[in-house]
Amino acid sequence: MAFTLPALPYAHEALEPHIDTLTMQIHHGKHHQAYVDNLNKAIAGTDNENKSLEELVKHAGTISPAVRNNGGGHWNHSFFWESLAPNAGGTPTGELADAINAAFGSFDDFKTKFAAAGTTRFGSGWAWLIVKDGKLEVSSTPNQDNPLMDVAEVKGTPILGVDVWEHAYYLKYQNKRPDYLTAIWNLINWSKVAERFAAAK
Ligand code: MN3
Repeated sequence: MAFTLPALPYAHEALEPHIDTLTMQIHHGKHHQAYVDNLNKAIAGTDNENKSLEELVKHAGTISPAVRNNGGGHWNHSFFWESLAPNAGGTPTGELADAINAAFGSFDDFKTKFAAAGTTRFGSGWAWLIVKDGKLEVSSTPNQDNPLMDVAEVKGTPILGVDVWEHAYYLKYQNKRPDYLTAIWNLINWSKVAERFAAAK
């Protein structure tokens, strides 16, 4: 069964001024669509055609680079759109807040560590907050890899992911990736992240 582009859970302009409308239109409508289309092309007529996206991603080390890159791209972007929301941001609460404080010292220390993971990822990739052995960790992956993949340096269950490819921010922030990573805190959908945390821990 062919994969399809999920609808954005909000309007393209809903994340202004932190992420601009044109970036969202191109990022979702062109980049994410291309991952979906190229994934479908890469699995057509193969055994992978009947596997779930999660199944493909977990076996990234033994599938073709086209399936790994485009399957990862499809999974990561679907996860990213849901990680953001208009009028979001603020601070996490409840058990998630407790777990962040336990793992990183404070919410501010977590933000510093997460921003560093995104800023120091050379080239293109992702910054992640994951659950690993019941605890929270920050990690990053290159290209369209993610922490669910057997090839990931740090494996775990992602509960938050931020795209640090230039296509995610260049129109508004140009070379200033740190400014994009500062603005993104205004958009994090902490209730979604808390829901994922509850399911993963
Ligand atoms: Mn992207």
